[in-house]
Amino acid sequence: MQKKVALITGVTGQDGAYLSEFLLKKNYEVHGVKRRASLFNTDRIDHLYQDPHEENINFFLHYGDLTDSTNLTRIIQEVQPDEIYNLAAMSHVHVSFETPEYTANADGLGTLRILEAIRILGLEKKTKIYQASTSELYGKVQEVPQTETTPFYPRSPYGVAKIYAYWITVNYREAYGLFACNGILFNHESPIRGETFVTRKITRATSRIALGLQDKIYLGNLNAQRDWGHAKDYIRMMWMILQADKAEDWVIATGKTTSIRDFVKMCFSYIGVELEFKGSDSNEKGYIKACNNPEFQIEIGKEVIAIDDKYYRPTEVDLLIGDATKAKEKLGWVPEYDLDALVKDMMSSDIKLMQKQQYLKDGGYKIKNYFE
Ligand code: NDP
Ligand code: GDR
Repeated sequence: MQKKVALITGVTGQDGAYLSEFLLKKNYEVHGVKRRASLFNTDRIDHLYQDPHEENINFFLHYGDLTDSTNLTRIIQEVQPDEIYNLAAMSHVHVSFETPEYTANADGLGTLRILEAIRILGLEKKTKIYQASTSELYGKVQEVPQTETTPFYPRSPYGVAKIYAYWITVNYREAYGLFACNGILFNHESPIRGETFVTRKITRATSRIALGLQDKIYLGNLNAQRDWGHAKDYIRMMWMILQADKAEDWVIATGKTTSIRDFVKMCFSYIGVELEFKGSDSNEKGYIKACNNPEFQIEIGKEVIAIDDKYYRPTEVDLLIGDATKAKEKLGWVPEYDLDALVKDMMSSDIKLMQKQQYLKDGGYKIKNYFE
């Protein structure tokens, strides 16, 4: 049987890496679009690399960028994909306030460029498209839990760019009959989550504090609430969305929400440490209340969490909680990880990573600090 061919933009990101692995296991030929960078940016997919000089290669990388339609059209023409997963994006909500025009170009118009390429190349009947839409579309709370019919009210340049991508995907489906779908995915995390998203920032810093490599974590709004799932569960749904009989839009979420403060507590609890928070808003601080793990020498009463206003956003999304009933009923969505299992996976991985740094430090080598 002929192998299916998938093209993944954003292949070097968290979801791109897991999805590549997943599709290769399903015997797809996988093509990824990666950006040219001055340093190697393929850490997350290095284990999938295949020497192009060998035979029977099924994982290919192409240089490209969502802001370059000539490049995207040529890659799609060469690859002739059965499925495109458009995962590439400037995906950091806070950074989008600093780079709003670029974010609109990559995240909004980038999606249009892919859809137009399909049309220009006459691939409307062959190529299915998954668009990485987001719970950030909901923004300011209109209704909870959020479903496929909840009105959108984005609260960042990122959310606004993604709303264009959402609607242009719907429009090309309706106007030209493309099999184009939005996955409205709520936050999903993993041990390979980008280091500046709040969960990974916390799991890395907690591990460093436990090992004496760092004193404190500076965070922003601790009251925000997110519906966090595991990226491995969510990339499986991207694939299922494109295997459905009909092109539609789908919410993928766990249905549970947790504050940033409680996520911090869960991470410290994983290493046997109990935290106590005092104060509020910019003056809130977190202290060590008890340490029940003899492996880690953490002083009782030590201040380990503080607020830095620079991590607050000009406009915030206060509460996300998704209702994935449609995906559960029609696609059989059953996540394998709950939040406890996610915290365990991220913390155990980051403790190992930071232990390596500790060996380097003990050996007299300078180690990098990560404060973002
Ligand atoms: P990451 O930030 O980990 O990965 C983003 C990817 O996009 C990277 O490969 C990055 O390349 C690439 N990229 C960024 N800008 C461009 C560009 N102009 N041209 C080509 N490639 C580009 O994101 P995730 O894997 O977490 O998310 C995947 C997608 O899903 C994104 O679109 C995100 O907005 C969306 N999403 C994510 C959710 C989540 O919780 N993770 C939830 C809902 C939606 P490089 O490695 O070079 O930086
Ligand atoms: P989010 O993820 O904005 O939901 O977007 P992020 O982890 O950046 O923020 C979650 C919440 O935590 C609060 N917060 C902090 N955030 C960061 N990054 N750093 C901090 O120090 C900090 N302190 C508090 C934030 O204010 C926010 O409320 C992610 C991205 O993956 C998007 O691409 C995706 O579309 C959405 O999830 C769904």
